[in-house]
Amino acid sequence: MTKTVNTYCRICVATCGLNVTVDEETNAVLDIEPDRENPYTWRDFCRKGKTANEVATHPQRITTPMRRVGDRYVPATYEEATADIAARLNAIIERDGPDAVGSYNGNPMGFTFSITAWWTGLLDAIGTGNRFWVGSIDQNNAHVVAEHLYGNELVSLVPDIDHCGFFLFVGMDPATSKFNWMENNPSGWNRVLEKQRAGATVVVVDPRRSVSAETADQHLAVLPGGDWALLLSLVKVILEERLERPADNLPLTGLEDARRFVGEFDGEQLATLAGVEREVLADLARRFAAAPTAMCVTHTGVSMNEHGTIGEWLSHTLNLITGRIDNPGGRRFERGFVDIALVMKMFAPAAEHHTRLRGNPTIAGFHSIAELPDEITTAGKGQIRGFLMAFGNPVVSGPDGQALDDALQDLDLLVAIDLVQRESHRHADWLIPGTHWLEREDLHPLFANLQERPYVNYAEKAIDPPAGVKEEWEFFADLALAMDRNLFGKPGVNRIIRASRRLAKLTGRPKLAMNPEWVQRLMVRIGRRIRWKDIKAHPHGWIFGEPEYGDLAGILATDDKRVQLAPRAFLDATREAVAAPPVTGDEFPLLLTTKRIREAMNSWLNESDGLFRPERTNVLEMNGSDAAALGVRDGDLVRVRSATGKIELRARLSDVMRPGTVCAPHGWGSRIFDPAGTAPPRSYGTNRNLLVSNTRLDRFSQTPALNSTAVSVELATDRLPDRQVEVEGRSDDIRSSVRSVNA
Ligand SMILES: Nc1nc2c(c(=O)[nH]1)N[C@H]1C(S)=C(S)[C@@H](COP(=O)(O)OP(=O)(O)OC[C@H]3O[C@@H](n4cnc5c(=O)[nH]c(N)nc54)[C@H](O)[C@@H]3O)O[C@H]1N2
Ligand SMILES: Nc1nc2c(c(=O)[nH]1)N[C@H]1C(S)=C(S)[C@@H](COP(=O)(O)OP(=O)(O)OC[C@H]3O[C@@H](n4cnc5c(=O)[nH]c(N)nc54)[C@H](O)[C@@H]3O)O[C@H]1N2
Ligand code: SF4
Ligand SMILES: [Mo]
Repeated sequence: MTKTVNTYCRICVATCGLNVTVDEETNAVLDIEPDRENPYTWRDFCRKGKTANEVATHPQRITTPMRRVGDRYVPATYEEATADIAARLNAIIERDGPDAVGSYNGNPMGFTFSITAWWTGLLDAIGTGNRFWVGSIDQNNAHVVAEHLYGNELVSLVPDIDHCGFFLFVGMDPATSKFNWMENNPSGWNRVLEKQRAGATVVVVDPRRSVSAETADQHLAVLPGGDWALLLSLVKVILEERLERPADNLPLTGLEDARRFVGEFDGEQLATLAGVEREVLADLARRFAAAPTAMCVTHTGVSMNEHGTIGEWLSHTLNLITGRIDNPGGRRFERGFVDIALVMKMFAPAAEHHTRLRGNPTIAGFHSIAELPDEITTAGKGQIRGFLMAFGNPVVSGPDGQALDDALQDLDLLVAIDLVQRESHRHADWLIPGTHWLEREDLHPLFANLQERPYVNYAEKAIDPPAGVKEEWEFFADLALAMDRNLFGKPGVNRIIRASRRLAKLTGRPKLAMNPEWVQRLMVRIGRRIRWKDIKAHPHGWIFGEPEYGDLAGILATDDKRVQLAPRAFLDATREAVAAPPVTGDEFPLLLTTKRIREAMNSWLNESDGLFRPERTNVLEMNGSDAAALGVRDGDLVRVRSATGKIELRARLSDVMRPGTVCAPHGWGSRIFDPAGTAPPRSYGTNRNLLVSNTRLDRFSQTPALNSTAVSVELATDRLPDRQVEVEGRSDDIRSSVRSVNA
């Protein structure tokens, strides 16, 4: 017997509606197709969704807790795992305090509310402030800007594509990444193209002629990391020529401050810093200001830079002074179906925590992964000795993976919770099985705020997890119980868990045991916009309203309840950025940028047989003129060096890169280990993030400059001495094993 389950894909924020065909007897996924009855999200459906089951059925999948014994792992029961981990974490806390336990949660956790909520509950139980997360690699500056401008770190503004006549896309390639980041615009790029055919203008700002740039009406090949200067030029022209027309539904503070501020800068100098001619920028500014409807959208191309926060701020400023925020065709606040103020209270950390060594505060509750290695290796009170790593692979996805790998090896206890053992988990003392999203049900109240239209879709589970595998949230609760520390840090919660579990067992009704649905139902009820039973009555997803404009003003939480256009800290940082010396020099004359690839999701999925294509994408893209000067031909092996590391890649020559810049996609360079130790690990390409410093950071968000690393490129006539071949034994020589080079 087969059944078809309506659910949605939880790999990227496009969250495509799916029909999953399942063999009920064998619990096997037979097919994954887009759910064409979904009113909203299925049109982006791609091969990653189609082949999603390859991860669930991966031969190296971890299906039972595994304990490290010497240089291999042996299976253990959950009881053994929780008892041992709890005892060791408690010993660390008793000796060194709760901050001696650190944590990292990666991108895929963001797709499950259940696990995110219980993860927070576990960290609150432990009481640690040393929480690190993936947002510090890509999105923290958006949180910093939201806090300064709107008084609320979680405010995210969604592009209103269907009503827009002028699109200014900075640092994003929606044709590849599906128009999603901290917003979801289903089929967004296709709808932009429809608008373009109907007369809308599309401008793309990108040092690379990306797929999106190729189709745009205008492409500005900005200098990597120069977006803030470009956006400041636009704001300057608009304010000096008095072309601004802020909207009346959103009160602003600081317009005249901003006008005075832009007068401090020389337009020619800004144009040089942006790498785009002054007249081109002035013309763009005037057209943007004059367009009846317009939006400026910035993504990771802007944020993953040393001045990413001021870039993000200036993009909001541009939108605000031209009345594009919370108005048709601009960027809108979607209130979703939960009370965002309440959510803030639930998930914001109880107390502000600062990192021990660099003294930085948390952002959206977390510290920057760039700071983690030193926090592990530097002795002193508060030094991290135990660590929980869930849903992440920061040795590959974060900066300076070498430093992080070294540090992780130094821990007294490393627990990794994942589907397979990847690069970041290789020093783990315990491997705890993860569940695949096909195996979980969920409702994500926070995703509702990221939707272009008021939308909800209940995530059904299609198949059961492998026998005995617990959902991660349950493991987190078990661990809090075993540590005898109250989940969520709230007295009495553990008693409720125990009592409700007893009741569930007695009655044979598992849902009576405390579980995330309790919180989900509560949030829906308090939000008072839609009802739980109506959500469940729409298995294909539900558009429950039309876009509304003007809700942002009501949730402004700044002191004067107005949007702050010109926060002093941002003004000062901009002045310093203008005066800063160039990043490149004689030793490292080229700027290395990054991009993502269609076939992978950050550092995972490129292992899927249906998607694995290193020869096409794990390359260094160079402009032919730069290559000629270096004697490099298409396909040559080149060595790329930075102040932080060196790697080898095959050169791919074309004219898509701005001269002086090179590009290597991220996500490659992770191995998958066989925890049983019988098969050698499989290696998937070269990790370009080994070149990225973990000290050159955006000062507000501590985001590394993944998109503007100064490098040199030379022909690799000899191979790196520690070059690693594709198949290798489990080596403890970290230098050779992390620095994996593509075969
Ligand atoms: N140079 C450069 N670096 C980048 C970027 C870039 O553009 N350029 N992009 C950055 C961005 S935007 C991001 S979001 C980060 C991502 O950084 P991370 O989130 O740290 O890394 P991922 O590569 O997403 O690794 C996700 C891990 O989660 C595991 N996983 C997947 N699903 C599940 C599950 O259901 N349960 C469990 N337990 N585990 C699961 C996968 O097996 C994988 O090991 O990378 C960043 N790094
Ligand atoms: N297929 C696929 N889709 C994904 C992901 C994936 O890994 N694979 N990841 C998902 C995630 S986690 C995220 S956060 C989103 C991100 O979504 P986007 O931010 O839209 O990501 P990209 O498609 O990498 O587009 C970034 C663009 O910035 C350009 N760029 C690099 N440096 C600079 C710079 O200094 N300035 C400017 N202006 N541009 C620059 C790059 O050339 C690239 O074209 O995508 C999501 N979608
Ligand atoms: S990975 Fe592909 S199928 Fe899955 S949500 Fe993203 S675009 Fe849709
Ligand atoms: Mo991301």
